[in-house]
Amino acid sequence: MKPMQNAEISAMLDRIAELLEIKGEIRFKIQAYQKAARAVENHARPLTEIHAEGGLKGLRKIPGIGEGIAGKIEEYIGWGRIRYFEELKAGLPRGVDELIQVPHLGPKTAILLSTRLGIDGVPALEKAIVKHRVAALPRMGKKTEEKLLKGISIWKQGQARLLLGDALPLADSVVSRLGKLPFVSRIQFAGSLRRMRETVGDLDFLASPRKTVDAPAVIRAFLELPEVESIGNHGGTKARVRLRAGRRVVDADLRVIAPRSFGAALHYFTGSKTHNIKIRELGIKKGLKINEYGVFRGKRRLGGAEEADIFRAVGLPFILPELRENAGEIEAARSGKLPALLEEQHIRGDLHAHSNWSDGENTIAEMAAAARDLGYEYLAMCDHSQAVRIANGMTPERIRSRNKAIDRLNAKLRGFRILKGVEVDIMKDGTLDYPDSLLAELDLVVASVHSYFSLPAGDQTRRMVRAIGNRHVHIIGHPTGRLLGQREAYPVDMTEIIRAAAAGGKALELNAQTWRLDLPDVLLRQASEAGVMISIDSDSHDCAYMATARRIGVSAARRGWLGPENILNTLPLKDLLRKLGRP
Ligand code: DGT
Ligand code: CA
Ligand code: CA
Ligand code: ZN
Repeated sequence: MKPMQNAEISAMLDRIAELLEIKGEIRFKIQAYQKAARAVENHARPLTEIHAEGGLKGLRKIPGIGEGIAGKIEEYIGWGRIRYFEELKAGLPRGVDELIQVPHLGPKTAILLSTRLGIDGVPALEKAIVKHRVAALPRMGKKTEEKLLKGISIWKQGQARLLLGDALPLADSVVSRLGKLPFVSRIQFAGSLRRMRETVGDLDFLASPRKTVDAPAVIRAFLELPEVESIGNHGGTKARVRLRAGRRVVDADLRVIAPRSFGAALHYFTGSKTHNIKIRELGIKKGLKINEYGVFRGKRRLGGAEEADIFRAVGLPFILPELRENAGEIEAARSGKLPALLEEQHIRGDLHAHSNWSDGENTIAEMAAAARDLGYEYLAMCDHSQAVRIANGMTPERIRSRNKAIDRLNAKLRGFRILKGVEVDIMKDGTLDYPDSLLAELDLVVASVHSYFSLPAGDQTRRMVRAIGNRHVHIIGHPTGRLLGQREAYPVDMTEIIRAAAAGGKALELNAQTWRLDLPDVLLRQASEAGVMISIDSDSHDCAYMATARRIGVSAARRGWLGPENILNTLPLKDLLRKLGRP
């Protein structure tokens, strides 16, 4: 496990100082962040530990860290992001925000590059350096260019994989744009994205031209996509480009495939590699050759236009892409034991969303309307409890007046129910942030860990098991605490957590925030095999996210081999309330 390092916290404080400098803030404020960054960097003990033991107070005792900055550090340790930083970033010239992430590239230079040369990101910077346009700027030269190239190569190593939630909309837009062209007959994405892995290394597109002579036109259309940042190798049937994905970039391959081979290529390039190898071996046993062009017996082509041709050739039913990880899916297919996987239309509601009663953007009424638009029957509002001050957690008085507000809204709703929920903090000792008497007034209780991430595994496990044991708790939120690309799961014995949840009839969450996807696929499978129900929760902090959350949440559940029977929020409202003990 790798808790957040002091160096990481210190770098974040430096970045805030840089942004304040760009904004022309007063010297004193900038220096406060710089001073705090040095204090953190040079501190002998990990701040995560100090925070775990002494909370905000502990952080404030560190010389050089004042109250405001201590609060921001607490936010960063707990959430992996700082709202103030995001706000500062929002109003900068195009590209500056990305450029200042490059080592050796300060804010002044970034602004100069953006305003003078129109450089809007790292790929554009690379191009400008190659053409020596950067060296031509005042006070810059060959040395600066060399230093920047070094910085770029470090930056690239940190940009390795893209979150599923960022990759999907980009790939969808490519598919829809190319799919509309008259000379494209088929277009689809393959690779880890089609398997809906939580992060992807690169994007893999396959396209068939309407006529063979159209192949170069397909390639050209790909190179001319508006998202293209830079163009790599390309020929008559293959091209590689770098695409812009929000603030990030990602490589993308396109392969132009003859229609009779499209299915074989789709299977091959969807992977995973180890799944492919197993399928090919099954083919060999039947005297078949299977590759990206099709299925062959000797020279005779048996199929390849459709993916189903491949599975049929080796005598298996169709295996959905999310299962193709060589994790037992081929054996299950052979013995007729493939699971009937969850689908988006099975989801009947959302059991964890935030409103402006804590740190959400929208009102409860707006959130409920968004949920209805998705065809949901219910939405549980689970704003934060009082311990999470940085997220405007609710005091007992506030949650009670919120409950009344929900009653008033429900009185006006037909065929839809807003559930009175909470995301209650699990305290260090495993007790909860509200007394039982208050929890008893709620329809649904999600209990989550938002502090003391670096407790020893034994203590962390006991803490969570105790929370599971509270009779008012229904769901454990984001059970492992991992933040993709930022923080590993906290040390905790998940087998024990799953056992406790199974014994107590409690659900575990599949939190569908793109940077969480927590529980991960392997644990979802383990939990469902132990009989634990999973709640696929959007954890939305605004209306828009609920739909995305459904899509990636359902995909993540499918990767965990889950069917509708494993999912708490596939239940109709009446059954759900009975299950929650709130009929
Ligand atoms: P990624 O991009 O790292 O997230 O993961 P993938 O799975 O998309 O991997 P990628 O892009 O390198 O290749 C796409 C698919 O192509 C991969 O899932 C399986 C197939 N493939 C690539 N190289 C080989 C290979 O050497 N043998 C076999 N059997 N399949 C391969
Ligand atoms: Ca890929
Ligand atoms: Ca690839
Ligand atoms: Zn939440």
